[in-house]
Amino acid sequence: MVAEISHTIDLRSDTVTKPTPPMREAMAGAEVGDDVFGEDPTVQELEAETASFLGKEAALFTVSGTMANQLAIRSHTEPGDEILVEAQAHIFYYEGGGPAALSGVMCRLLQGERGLFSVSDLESALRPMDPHFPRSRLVCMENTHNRGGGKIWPLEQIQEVAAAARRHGLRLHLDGARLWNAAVATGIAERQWAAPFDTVSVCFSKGLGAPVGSALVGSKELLARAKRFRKMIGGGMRQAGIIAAGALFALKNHRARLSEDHANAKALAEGISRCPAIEVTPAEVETNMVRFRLPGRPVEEMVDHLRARGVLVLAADRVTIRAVTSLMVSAADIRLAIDAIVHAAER
Ligand code: TLP
Repeated sequence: MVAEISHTIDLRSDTVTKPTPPMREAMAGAEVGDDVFGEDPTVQELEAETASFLGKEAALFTVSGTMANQLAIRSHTEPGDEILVEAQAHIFYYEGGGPAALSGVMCRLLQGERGLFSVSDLESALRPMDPHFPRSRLVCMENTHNRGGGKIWPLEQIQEVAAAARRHGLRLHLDGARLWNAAVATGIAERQWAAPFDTVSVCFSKGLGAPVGSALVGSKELLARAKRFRKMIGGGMRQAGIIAAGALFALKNHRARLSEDHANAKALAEGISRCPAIEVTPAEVETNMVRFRLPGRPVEEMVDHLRARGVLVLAADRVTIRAVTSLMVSAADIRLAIDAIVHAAER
């Protein structure tokens, strides 16, 4: 017998987080102005805080992580350039073809291992300076790596790849949507992770729990360019202080608690690993994501079955299920989810 679940346990993503009552209060009380005129004090405060937290000159508040990444690409490149990106990266995999549509760039794909690649992977993909070839311009990395199961890059490996990129005259962008998770899990501060990069995107609306918003950080000069492109694609927001206040609250109050999400993800992986029908490697769980497989069972059937029992998960591909922990799920929820998943697997 498994316990009945009386509420929904949403493990589809950490994007599903809803603002807590004190966050809503901070949002309701936010001072606002027209941010397109540069007059929203709360957006300004958020941008200044984020830039200084990441050790960069400036920050630009954006609607989403996708927008922050795409503005970075557009700002670093010219049409016809090539960006070097790992084959499973969010920028390539999940951003609607943005690099081609918005920046007119080609993506040169590196085959990584759980999202990570090496200096030799990078160097073997570089183009000679010759008019036959697109101009290699920008290297993109992702930390933690979503499709790598929340994998954290070793800092040293980032530094080596970045040094090689610099030797070849390339610029560097980090998709740091979940950089907070990497920092909390390792104790290595965000600014240290950000140091090798020209630009970093960070997200307030995933594990940090704000309803909306990301930021792009980098030099003042590059961000001035990004701001122009943000306006061009309709990303100039007016009294955005209302949502910036949620992001500020999240940054100040929800960052340290990410360790709870990491412990919950680990507990989930360990709990379901006791079932022989489930393939999962708890040692691979470094942050707030768990990926597991049920050999021989259609993923969609499992997802639907769990949904009917009140546990929401996503199919990461045709054989893999992804479960993500966040402030929407407690340790008690995880125990219920373990029972539901094991029971479904043993059916
Ligand atoms: N990831 C979402 C989906 O788009 C897959 C999720 O549920 O994990 N970078 C990374 C590494 C991301 O995981 C995401 C969102 C983004 C960028 C984009 O952020 P948003 O959704 O704000 O555009």
